[in-house]
Amino acid sequence: MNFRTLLADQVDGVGVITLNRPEALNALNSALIDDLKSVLDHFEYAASVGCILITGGSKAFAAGADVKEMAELCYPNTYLENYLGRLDQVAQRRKPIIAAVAGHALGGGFELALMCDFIIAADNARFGLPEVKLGVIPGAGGTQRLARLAGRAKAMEMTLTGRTMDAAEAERCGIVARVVPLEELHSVGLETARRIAAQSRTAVMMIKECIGRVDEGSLAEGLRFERRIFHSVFATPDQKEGMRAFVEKRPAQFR
Ligand code: DAK
Repeated sequence: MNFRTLLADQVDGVGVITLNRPEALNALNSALIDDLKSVLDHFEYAASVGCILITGGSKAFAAGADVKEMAELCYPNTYLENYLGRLDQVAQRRKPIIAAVAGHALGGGFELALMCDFIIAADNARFGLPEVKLGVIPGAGGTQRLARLAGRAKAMEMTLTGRTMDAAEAERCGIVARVVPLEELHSVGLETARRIAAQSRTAVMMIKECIGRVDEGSLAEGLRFERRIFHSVFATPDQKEGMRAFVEKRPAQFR
């Protein structure tokens, strides 16, 4: 399998994905997210794969979504094109996925790791959701998953200040399953994935599905989300035109 932005390999029942845009600290651009979807589709349906390992380089797992790609985007195109929306499908997979994280895991990079079933961190890992410093908010589940894992106070403090935390702090607050020396990250990640791949496939996938139920949202959460999206619709020309057309008793002309 050949991809522009990542390397894909299969080792003893483990599908290994290595994010590979070192020149941009593995920033997640549209091409990388498309490649990630393709390779996950492949591993999800490959009978010989029992567990998936996602990793990056020693300096960065991924330093966020690609700010250079995002800088000139406008609303409502981001909404209409569901910009970066395909990243979410990492969390929908049925086979277990481990994130082996070294270096920076920031913004969308941290969110990608949080979508995996658990994180093994190298001792040089740094985690953070610095979006507030760019005038935006985490867009790939960071507020929800960080608050569920680390609690409301830690999630608020991290996302409102944009500060990063080291691997030891991430382990203390339940974000990572274990911390290992950087030199051992790859072997520990692979060995852990191998152990999972060697278990009953059915039992493994059922356990993943059961633990996944813990994160299912409530009605109140869905209603709040809907309200927020509703408010943002007032940023669109279509809302102005649609409502003015109603008042002026004429058909709306949407762009
Ligand atoms: N995007 C694009 N390029 C990046 C990048 C990024 N996020 N992070 C680093 N790079 C590039 C740098 O521009 C630099 O490229 P050149 O200038 O050499 O061309 C190269 O990688 C090396 O970076 P630095 O020179 O900055 O390296 P340092 O060691 O000095 O600093 C750093 C490392 C990680 C502290 C720094 O690069 C940094 O602060 N990077 C930005 C971190 C950040 O703000 N990340 C959050 C981005 S916002 C969504 C899904 C996801 C998202 C949103 C929506 N949907 C599903 C809707 C996510 C949003 C975000 O992640």
